[in-house]
Amino acid sequence: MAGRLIVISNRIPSEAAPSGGLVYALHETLRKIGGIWIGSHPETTETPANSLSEYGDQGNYTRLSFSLTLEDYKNFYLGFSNSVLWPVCHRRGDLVKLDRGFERGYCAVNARLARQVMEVAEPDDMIWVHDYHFFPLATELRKLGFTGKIGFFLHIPFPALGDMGALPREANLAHWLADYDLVGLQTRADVARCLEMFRAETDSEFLMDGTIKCGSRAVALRSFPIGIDVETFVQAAQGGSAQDRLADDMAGDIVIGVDRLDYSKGLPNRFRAFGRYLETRDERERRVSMVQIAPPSREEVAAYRELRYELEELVGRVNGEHGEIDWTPLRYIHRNLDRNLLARLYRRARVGIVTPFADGMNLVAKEYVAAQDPEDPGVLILSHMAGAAEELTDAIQVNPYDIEDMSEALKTALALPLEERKRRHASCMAQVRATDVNLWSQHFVDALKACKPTLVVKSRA
Ligand code: ADQ
Repeated sequence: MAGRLIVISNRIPSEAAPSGGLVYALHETLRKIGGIWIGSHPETTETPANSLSEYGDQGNYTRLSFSLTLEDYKNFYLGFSNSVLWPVCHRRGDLVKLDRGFERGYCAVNARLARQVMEVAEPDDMIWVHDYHFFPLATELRKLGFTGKIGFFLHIPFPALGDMGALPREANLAHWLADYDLVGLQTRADVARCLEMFRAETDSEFLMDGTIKCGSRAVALRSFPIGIDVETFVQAAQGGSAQDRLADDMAGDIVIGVDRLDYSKGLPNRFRAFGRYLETRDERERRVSMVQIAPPSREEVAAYRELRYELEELVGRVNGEHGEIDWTPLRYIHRNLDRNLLARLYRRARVGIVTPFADGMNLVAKEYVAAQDPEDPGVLILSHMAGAAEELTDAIQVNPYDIEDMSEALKTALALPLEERKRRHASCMAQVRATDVNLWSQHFVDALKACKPTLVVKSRA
């Protein structure tokens, strides 16, 4: 009998039927084919538990959690994952905080998790590891003798070779990734950067089918652009309770931005560009308001707190300079919103604005497209540095460092004639459908199944 699928991700849902693109898709995949989902317990413990424990609803598949101590949380999660790997992958070497304790904590949590996974894994199980928190997990599992297939998917950008120079020497991504059978990245550009790393850091052979032969191992490397659960989102944008429909009652044209409050998302420049747009707009035109939803994220990390202060100051400045007694041009909401309301807001907004400096994919861009009325759609302004820009070529693409460019794009988007809006929307929507998250997880699992067992492959040399 074929083995089970074991999914490992840092976050794991506790509810019976989770909502939200990624967790929903993984939940659906496991619900259909069975298996195990392992993630970290949201509460820290005094001492690390030796084994995994049952977590959340146990429906058609098993959910297990591993525990983190407060020290682990500081070193593994806030430290190495979010103060070293996250900035390196998002081209912000200047924000990297190096601390030997971070590396030690990161490696120790991965080693401990591997031991715990070995207690539940059978030799013919397939393991699917998610994201930068667990780069070394395959290496640790191989050390313990796991010979089954292990796949890895990186949700964030693969770093450029030059930026990897900011990593401590022990963090060798090439060696860690060589222990997987399949490495999935978001875009073709990510795959190119990853290949460049393998070329520079290892003595590998590159085959035409996208496989890298690294010593005795073969690693398949491919892009799997992630998407959203399209139908659910389309329905949410059309339906909604009376309260959700509040979004329809806002006056004037709306430009919407929705992002975790993260320095990679380019929020200060977006606010500056909106300020610039207000400065140059014709006052006889309809009023335009920007609504920015930016829930808090990783506030224990200093760079995130500083960004929050910067944004609060910018909001005050833009509204102080351009607001009227009866008009607040920039509305900033620093908390999570219900997803149905969010979908209605996207549909109500004439423009969706997504301007990260770096982003693995950016699901907000796809959600905005899916939420539109195809007969009268809004326009997406998208940073050419988001992963989604590789597919959504009919969005209005901008340089997120260029305030003038973004301000001009706002003007263009707001004035775009209906036929042109429909054409651009139809093209983007076709791409959004082609990368539906349910297909995405299916493609990854099929590709992992199709990997040949590689531990016996020898390099030709
Ligand atoms: P994120 O950096 O979190 O994801 P993104 O892809 O935009 O970025 O996903 C954010 C999700 O959170 C969206 O589904 C959005 O609707 C939701 N969200 C944001 N603000 C919200 C709010 N206030 N209320 C409710 N929901 C909100 C990482 C990578 C991305 C990659 C994804 C998936 O950084 O590049 O696209 O993983 O792989």
